[in-house]
Amino acid sequence: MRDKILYGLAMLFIMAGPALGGTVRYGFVEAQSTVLQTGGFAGVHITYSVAGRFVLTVDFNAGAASFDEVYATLSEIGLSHTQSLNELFNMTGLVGTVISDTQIHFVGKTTESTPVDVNLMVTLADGLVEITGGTEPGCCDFFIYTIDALAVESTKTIYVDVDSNGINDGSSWADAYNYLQDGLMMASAGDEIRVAQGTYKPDDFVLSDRPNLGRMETFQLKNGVAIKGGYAGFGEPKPNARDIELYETILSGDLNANDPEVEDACDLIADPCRADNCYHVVTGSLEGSTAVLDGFTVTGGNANWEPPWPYDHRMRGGGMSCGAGSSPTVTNCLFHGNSAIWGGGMYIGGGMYIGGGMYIGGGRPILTTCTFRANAAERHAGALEVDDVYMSINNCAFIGNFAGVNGGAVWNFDAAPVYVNCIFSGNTAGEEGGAIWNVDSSWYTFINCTLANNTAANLGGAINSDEWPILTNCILWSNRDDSGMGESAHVHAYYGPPAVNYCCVQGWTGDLGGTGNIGDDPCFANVDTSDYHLKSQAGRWEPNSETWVQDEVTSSCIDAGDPMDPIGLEPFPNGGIINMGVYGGTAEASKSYFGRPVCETIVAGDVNGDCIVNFLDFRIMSLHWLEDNNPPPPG
Ligand SMILES: [Ca+2]
Ligand SMILES: [Ca+2]
Ligand SMILES: [Ca+2]
Ligand SMILES: [Ca+2]
Repeated sequence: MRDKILYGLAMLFIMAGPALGGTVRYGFVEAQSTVLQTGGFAGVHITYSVAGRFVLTVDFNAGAASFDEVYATLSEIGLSHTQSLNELFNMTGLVGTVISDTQIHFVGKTTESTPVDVNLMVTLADGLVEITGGTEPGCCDFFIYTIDALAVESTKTIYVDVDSNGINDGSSWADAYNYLQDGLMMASAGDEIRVAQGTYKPDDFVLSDRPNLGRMETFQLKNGVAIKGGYAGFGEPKPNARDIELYETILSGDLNANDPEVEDACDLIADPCRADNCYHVVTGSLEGSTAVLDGFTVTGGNANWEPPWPYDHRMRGGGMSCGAGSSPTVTNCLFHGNSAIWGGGMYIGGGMYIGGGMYIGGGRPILTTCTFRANAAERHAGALEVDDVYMSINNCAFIGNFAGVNGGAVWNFDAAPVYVNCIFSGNTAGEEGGAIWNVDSSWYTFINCTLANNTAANLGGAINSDEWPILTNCILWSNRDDSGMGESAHVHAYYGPPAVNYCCVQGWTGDLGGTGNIGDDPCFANVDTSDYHLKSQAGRWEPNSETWVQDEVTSSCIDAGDPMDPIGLEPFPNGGIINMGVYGGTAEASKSYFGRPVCETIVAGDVNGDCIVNFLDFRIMSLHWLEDNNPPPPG
């Protein structure tokens, strides 16, 4: 039997041809991929096209296969609960097993509260793979999703390094392109561009004889291409080593390299040294497509064009501009020292009319683990403008941004963003909404966010909203407007009470209603350094020393989140209940303190971690009785 498997693997090896290293990556083909939705009460039958990028890696030596990156979406909004291909099939969670010389079987479960089986078959032939199969619900009135997708063997990793001095054809670190524009020009769907430490400007290129457009030059992302910064690169002992802080890779719009260091975001607005800077350092992928930008510092953009009506894109998104329908994935990036009329750091634009009554729908970008620090807008949205887009923004920090008018950090317009585990700190608005200004939008949600030390000259030191924001497990503290630091300085809603539950709001009066809210001092670790971990006598994560430390006091925000929420990665003892604030539900959540030294012995049934098994544990257990959050089975 073993011989047979080995023989099968050998066949694969031969068929794969160029894969002498034993591993082949396959990139997804947009035009030939569909998802069919059938079933449900009404018996629907809808075919969706699929756009974006995913990478299937097959390691022929180990006989293992996995979907490493899936950033693909259904192109149409139909009856599906999600547009994300990965969410639909939990593809990155599936386990692949080689079952014959041309077939790999992926099995697992979806991540829904009632997970269903997923079965995908990958068939290999001549540098192509076809992916078929889908979900298999246990019962009758579920929707069934069936995928039929094609991917092609991807052969290229393109290397870019500012100081490599070989033949500069992008084929290795020694022969890397010196300019990112050249690497981008030579990339096609499925490729990965690796960029080494150094500074790269949009107006630098040698491979194209097109005219240099100066300030209009931008790094235009490409469909299906991942651009990754933070590599050590040529001249280093381990050129493939990656550390985005140690090997900072900078995309800079400061073409004349004459910008001063940014001391205060507000200084960016009228700085004459920025007259030469690019309007957008980075521009999102084209309509309906997905591209990846991962591990860069984006700085020096200046979208300061002030046209007469109609508006021009050059007034929005100094660091990055994502126009209508653009759905890039932006992760592990720092946006710093960018400016614009609206949306200093980034503009994410949704649907818009492009003339002749033609409408391009909103994109669905993915924005995770990014920091927006010291960006500025002459008018609205110092860091980020979100227009007419339905998206989730996870694990991002908005620190020290400035808007001349409204929304020191963020301006949401007719959009439905969901902010999860985000920090908004030290942002300033010249008029309203020190951190956030919401207008003309019905649904925007903050889950486990910390909004602290933001300032507005007028209404809403933290949030100013003309509709009904939903806040759960959030902390709003030391935000200031012209009324001071009372309740209305933290959340100011024009048309009715916001839905505030399990939050800590300074000056809490109860007037906003809701459940589980408190007004106690959250006891932040260190406000001066924007360290918003919560103090605890049982243990608090100290990010500089990367150790757990113990405090003299314990924050009331620990174990005060929604008891129905999963506690996620919170370390033991975690009280069995999620904490409020940005670190709630994460591995950096402060530990629960029960008035005595931390329990060293873990006892079965001690759900909250106080070393005693009693009714408190039973209560938590009964709240979650019969919940099933099984991971996919191994093998
Ligand atoms: Ca180098
Ligand atoms: Ca400049
Ligand atoms: Ca907890
Ligand atoms: Ca207990």
